[in-house]
Amino acid sequence: MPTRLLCLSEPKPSITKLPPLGMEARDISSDFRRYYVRTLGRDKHCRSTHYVYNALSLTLRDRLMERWQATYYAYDAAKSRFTYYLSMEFLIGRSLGNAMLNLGVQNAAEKAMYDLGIHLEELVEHENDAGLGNGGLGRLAACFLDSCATLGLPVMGYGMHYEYGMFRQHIENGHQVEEPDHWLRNGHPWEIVRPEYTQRIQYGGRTEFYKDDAGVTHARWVDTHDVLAVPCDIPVPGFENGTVNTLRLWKAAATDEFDLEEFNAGDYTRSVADKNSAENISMVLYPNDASENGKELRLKQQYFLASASLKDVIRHWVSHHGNDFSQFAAQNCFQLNDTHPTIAIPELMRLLMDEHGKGWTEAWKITSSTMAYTNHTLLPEALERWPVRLFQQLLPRLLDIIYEINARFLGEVSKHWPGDTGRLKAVSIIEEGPAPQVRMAYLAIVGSFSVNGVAELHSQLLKEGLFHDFYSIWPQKFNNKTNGVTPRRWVAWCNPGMTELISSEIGHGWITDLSQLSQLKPLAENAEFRRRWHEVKQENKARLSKLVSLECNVIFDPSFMFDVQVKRIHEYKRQLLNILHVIHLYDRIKRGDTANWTPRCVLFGGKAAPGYAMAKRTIKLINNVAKVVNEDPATQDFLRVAFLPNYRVSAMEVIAPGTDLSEQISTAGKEASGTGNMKFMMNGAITIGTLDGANIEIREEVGPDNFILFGLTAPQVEAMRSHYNPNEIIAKDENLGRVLSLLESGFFNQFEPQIFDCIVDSIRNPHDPWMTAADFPAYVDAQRTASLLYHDRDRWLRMSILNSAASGRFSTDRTMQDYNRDIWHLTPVKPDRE
Ligand code: 26W
Repeated sequence: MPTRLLCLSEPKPSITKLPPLGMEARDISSDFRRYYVRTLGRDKHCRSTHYVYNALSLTLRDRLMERWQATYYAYDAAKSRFTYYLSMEFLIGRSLGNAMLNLGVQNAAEKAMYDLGIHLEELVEHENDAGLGNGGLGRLAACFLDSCATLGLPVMGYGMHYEYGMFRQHIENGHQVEEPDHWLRNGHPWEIVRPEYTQRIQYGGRTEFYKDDAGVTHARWVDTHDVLAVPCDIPVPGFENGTVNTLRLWKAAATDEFDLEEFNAGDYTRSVADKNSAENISMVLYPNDASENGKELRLKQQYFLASASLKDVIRHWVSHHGNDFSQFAAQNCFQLNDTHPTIAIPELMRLLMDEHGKGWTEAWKITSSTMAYTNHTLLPEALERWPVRLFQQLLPRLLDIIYEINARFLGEVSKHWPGDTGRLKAVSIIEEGPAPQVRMAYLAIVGSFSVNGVAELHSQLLKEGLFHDFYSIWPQKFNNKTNGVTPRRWVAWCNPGMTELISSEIGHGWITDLSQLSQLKPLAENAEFRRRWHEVKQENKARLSKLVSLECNVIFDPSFMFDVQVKRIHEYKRQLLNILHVIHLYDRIKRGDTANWTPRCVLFGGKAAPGYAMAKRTIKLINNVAKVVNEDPATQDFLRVAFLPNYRVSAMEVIAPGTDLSEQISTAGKEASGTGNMKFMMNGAITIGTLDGANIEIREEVGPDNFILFGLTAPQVEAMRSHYNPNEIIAKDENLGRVLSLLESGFFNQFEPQIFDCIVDSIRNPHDPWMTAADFPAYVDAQRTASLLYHDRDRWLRMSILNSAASGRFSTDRTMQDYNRDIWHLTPVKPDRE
């Protein structure tokens, strides 16, 4: 670790004081050239975009850096209470464009580059996405940080610095093929490593009890195998407000110690190899969304994040307050992004008791008033459970503490329901059985002062179903915080045409107060505004069609309706329902049933978890159907289908603005919220959707006339389960019957016998949890409505404008204000401009 030669706090000529950097094109240009030539050592012969990209990034990073420091001085001066957002995933995507937008130097940078003969867009496209997340939950975390910085809230993100992010998806012969995503290969100019804040993380070993001088018994965790956690900080700029918050990502490094026993036994190479295994902890993001697989390395990762982050916060606390933790809970709050970081609860207990000498009662009071838990899914297969045996091996001292938390909790439960042993078993943090497990969601609820779902329906279902017993005990803990998305990335950055059009009418205040978009409502009746709105949409569709042509080799005609479903591939999200509808449309074309036809381009995109066979088979089906449809000359004027490989944040930045129809068709009661639905809405797409997750609130905001609804409701889905008979539905519905006959005839898999049998079986199965057949007839009707509406261009444009106009509630600025009002209670801080 670097040591300090001199004391820098001496008031000599300060080495940290510098004049502010200019923000004009000429300032950017001169810094850019200095970086390019002097720092990176390139000259006029260099033809690589890489160095140009890096020189501009460093130029902008300097401007972030001065605001970053000013922000922290301001938080310090205000003695700010902080929230720490603990998340195994932050799906931040690209940073260059985001930095320019938030610093307000987009035009200046564009001019500076243009004058040097460089196309800014090429630099933007050069950047790899930081794909440090699976999907909704990880992107949500990134949008939250953006809004907190824009609101001036003292919120810091803590996450993992994975070497390999979300895998890259290729399509080979219609199948998904995964390739590792070594996103750091070309460096990452947006992070700065801070080895001075390295933490030591313990694994293994055993608990030892000892008595202190006063005769009080304490525990300590000994004989452990340790790994270092090194922080890499990424700046999180607010929108033109001088605030830059921090996302701190932990990277694993080996300690320099040898395992002496192994060494003495002569196994020198093995003890060096062990160092490698330490570094594996932050090697790779687990690509499973919505199903846990109980891998030891994953538990190591979770503990690594929780322990390093807590130790970091406590390091800072002790440097200001010594061993006095009386105000710790008043000054600090931890928001747990799903159960993944829940081990932070027993870890904080351990740190307070074993390392800071606090008693159980004080430690529990602090812990249970600092932790808050957000649930992101109702699917039982996604609920994390860890084998007690694994805990015993890896984190023995934490298991002691979990047992004690559970014993005290069950004591309370028996007071609440005297004599009800069944209830004790049901709510116990430890699930008994031949292989006992720790139920992480229950631990999270017991140890937190707030438990929230991510949309109204989801939060309601948590209280009625999954967590009902806990709700009975602690109704006041439960609350809803409907998700959102940041309007900076998801409109202002990705849709410049629409941004300019909106701002020309209502000014640009909407970028930080999205409710102002409601001022667009009357403009839906203005023919000239509709014309301009249409023009922007068509330009955006042309941009999307270029992407599709490049990556799928399929021609999307921008005069067709663009019908899009992009999200993780999962049975509950029902990409299958969508492709069945595509087959139905194809069947109609082949029958000549094309009167009054609205031509469509149907786009799919999304990754399947590598071990999820049905999801992978669905990708194959989509690709096979696309091939048949696109190659059949009969479909020319009516239908195109494409599967966009490697769906990611930067792809969505092109997709959302170019979409007409947004597919949000999950089985009701299964999608906790959805956030893609919000990105599409903001960009003027109309939703075809079920009453699920935030769709319900979207429909509430935009009105039933501007939302294309279909399908069973969540209670109807549950009521139908006991007598669900898909084969009867198939027999009665001619369209569905024909679609299934086509599928069963092998029409889409001529030389690949049987590959879609599992899909057909799932549709015909009376126990199909996703009830695809049940919603098919209503879906086809709704799609017919969509086609008719699109046919009437003025009608569609009105709906499109009204959707954007009504999207104000789905800004994460609103979401963060809700969290802050009900859970965090932070005071916004404005950093000094100088
Ligand atoms: C343990 C494996 C695992 C990994 C990730 C289980 C579950 C997850 C996440 C909870 C999956 C996820 O991203 N959930 C999504 O979270 C979004 C943000 O709240 C919601 O909008 C989506 O509806 C929800 O599916």
